[in-house]
Amino acid sequence: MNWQSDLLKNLAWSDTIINLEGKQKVADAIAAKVKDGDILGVGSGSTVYVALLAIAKRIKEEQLTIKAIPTSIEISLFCSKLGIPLTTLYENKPDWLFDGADEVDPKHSLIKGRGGAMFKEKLLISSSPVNYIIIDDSKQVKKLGTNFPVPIEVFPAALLHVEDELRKIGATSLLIRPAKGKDGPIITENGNMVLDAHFDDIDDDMEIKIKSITGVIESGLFINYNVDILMA
Ligand code: ABF
Repeated sequence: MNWQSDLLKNLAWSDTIINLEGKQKVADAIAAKVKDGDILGVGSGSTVYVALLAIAKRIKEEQLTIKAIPTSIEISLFCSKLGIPLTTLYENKPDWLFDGADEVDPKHSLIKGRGGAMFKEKLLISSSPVNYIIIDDSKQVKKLGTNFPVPIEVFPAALLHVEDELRKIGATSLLIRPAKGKDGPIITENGNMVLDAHFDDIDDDMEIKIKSITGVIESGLFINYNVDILMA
């Protein structure tokens, strides 16, 4: 492509942008849903970037007036670079959103948060009446936790307490997520750490059990949310 694909390659998510052409079709399907005046919630992940390119093209060609509510600084920068105006959750509610996921089970419950942005992703999905989750078939699992741990954003001073409590509710292994390319833990945009937790069994109450631990900001478990799954 052009400068846009160069931009994609330079993003932190670039290592996940495989099968760019395959993702183009579903990205175009997302872009086709955009109506003039829409407030869009914008998640993270590789297909989201491809969809933003397609949306930016429609905005330019059809002079659409839309605004985006991003789930991360990285997405904000990408929208700005593409000329997509931004807004915030305290000014506007999204009309609909699109986002990716790491695992989807048969009931459409999700594990998300490989980028560590699950707090804002959940805030946005909870505020939006229509939510499109874009995946490819590698993300479909019979049971959540098959291929990915559950990411949990933790207030740093609460780390030991949260680890103890997670073990009590069935965590079999807990890993403090390391920062990419440097020593130390990854720090989220909210100034917190991320624990990647494995469980043998993730029941329907697990999201609530994790969230009720003092010091947990949010988890990447999305059990029984109102989502439409779109396959790339
Ligand atoms: C985000 O997109 C994250 O919650 C999730 O981890 C990621 C999936 O990205 P991709 O579509 O590139 O696999 O929403």
